[in-house]
Amino acid sequence: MANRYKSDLTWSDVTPENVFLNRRAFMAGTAAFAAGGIAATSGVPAFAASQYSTDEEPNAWEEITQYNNFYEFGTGKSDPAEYAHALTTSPWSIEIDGMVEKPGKYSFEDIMSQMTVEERIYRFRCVEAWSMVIPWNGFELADLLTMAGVDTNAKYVGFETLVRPEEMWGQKRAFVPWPYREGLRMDEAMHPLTIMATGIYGKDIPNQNGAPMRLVVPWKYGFKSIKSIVKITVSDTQPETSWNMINPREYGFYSNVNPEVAHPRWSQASERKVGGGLLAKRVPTQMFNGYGAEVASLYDGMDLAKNF
Ligand SMILES: Nc1nc2c(c(=O)[nH]1)N[C@H]1C(S)=C(S)[C@@H](COP(=O)(O)O)O[C@H]1N2
Ligand SMILES: [Mo]
Repeated sequence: MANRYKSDLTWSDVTPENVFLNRRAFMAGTAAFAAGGIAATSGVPAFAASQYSTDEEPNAWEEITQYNNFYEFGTGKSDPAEYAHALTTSPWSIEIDGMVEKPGKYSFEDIMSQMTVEERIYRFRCVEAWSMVIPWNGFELADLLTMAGVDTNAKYVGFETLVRPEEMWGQKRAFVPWPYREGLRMDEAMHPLTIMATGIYGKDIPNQNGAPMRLVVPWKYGFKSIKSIVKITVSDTQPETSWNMINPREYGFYSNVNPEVAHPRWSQASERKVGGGLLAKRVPTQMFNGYGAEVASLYDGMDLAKNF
């Protein structure tokens, strides 16, 4: 995450998408006026820059929304883009239960009226060794948990995706024990880098990316970032997580990006940047996906090869 506070603006900072504004625009004094003009004419909301955003070039909208993993809609990379339109995302609610002061079903609108959405341009690393840079819009998970009032003795947060086979045809197959489940330790869940994403490039998050609300944990392998969440359970025991249930030898609960711990079937030392072209060189994978300065201390004293 070198240079992430760089604030020079050039026209190349406006992506080919033409509507997206690089966060640098907002730090660039007079240039902010021109930037605001573009936002106004395109109708895309402008978000203040976040200290947590990378200044790496984001992937194109087409890459982010047409190369996906969302097994509820099939296992092919283009299946989610092809089939996820069948998903009804309104009305939507999230049940928050377990060790919270205010358990209950919260509607999407109710949650959004209480949350502050900002832009977070994050690196994203799939366990399959491909990566992207994605300009999410979302709010900190900590704010949602605080809204529900977390019991001080709680240690973990579990998440579940919607089960609706009529709309999610992949759920008619038993390959994953539905619902898709994920979980975080409480300090990971409360970390300011951990967000609930509701948009990409200032637009509502597309169904194939996990509409209307999905988790994003940028220092962990992509499968931890569970999509289309309908349930959050706060507890004092480690929740079951889908890939760990399917194959505990290959997928641990933590799944922090770690170039030194190979997947049993492939190396994690390097990665392919999606959109880089077929001839592009692989790039080295960074410990904690480049977020070590922010999160390494969460794992002080832990053996990360054992707690993979
Ligand atoms: N419910 C659900 N969430 C999911 C998945 C899934 O199959 N089902 N796939 C995961 C994996 S493996 C990755 S890499 C990311 C992909 O997110 P993206 O398609 O937005 O890039 O979503 C994660 N979240
Ligand atoms: Mo993944």
